[in-house]
Amino acid sequence: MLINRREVLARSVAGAAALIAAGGLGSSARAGDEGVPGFTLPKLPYAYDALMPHIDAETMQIHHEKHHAAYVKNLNAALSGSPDLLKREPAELLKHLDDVPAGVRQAVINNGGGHVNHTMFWNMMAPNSGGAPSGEVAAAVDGAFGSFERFQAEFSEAAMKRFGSGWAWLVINSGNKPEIVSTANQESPLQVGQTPLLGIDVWEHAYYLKYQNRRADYVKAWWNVVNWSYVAELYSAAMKS
Ligand code: MN3
Repeated sequence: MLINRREVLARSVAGAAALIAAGGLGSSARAGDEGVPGFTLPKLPYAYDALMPHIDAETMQIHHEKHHAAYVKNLNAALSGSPDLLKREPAELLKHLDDVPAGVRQAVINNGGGHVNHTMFWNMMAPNSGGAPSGEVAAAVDGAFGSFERFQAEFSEAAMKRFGSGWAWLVINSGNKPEIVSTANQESPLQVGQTPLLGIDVWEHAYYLKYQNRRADYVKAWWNVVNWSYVAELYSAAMKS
């Protein structure tokens, strides 16, 4: 079922991004408000078909309703014996994995990572976006990589070179500098003290229906939906902390 368009208009992309940026990554995705402990699947900040023609509606719907929903469900199951951990911000779980019981730590990396990564990913994309960053993000990218074009080439290369399933990221590293990294499966840069600014999901489920084995075509098209205003919010928050 596609999201009602009026509902989408009511929740502007900027509003959703601000909500998440204000409360930390994935704050809108923490539950408990209904009295049921556990994490919940956040709504997409736009309709499933909003990123067409670059990302098709069926991919978006399955990715959100099936894949992301499964990470949430499995994260809740993994932490069912740790009610205090179910109340944390999902990103905080990944930053403090030592607090997670060893027996469920890998499940939290897989499913907590999946939950946090996808919550960010939906906001890192938007309709009528793409192009190049401006302001402080543009300056940071130019400073670290020489130019936006070189950044884009290096980031795309990281996305292409990730063998199997995983992500490519632009992060602020522990030295407070922009860096391109890649993670396997649902591992998050947050686990190693990096702050994600931009990430691309290169699991086949993110592109196979439309692009089949042509990951390069997906990566190229994806630049057209990058939500630089959200990246700017994450950058500004990272610089303040
Ligand atoms: Mn995915």
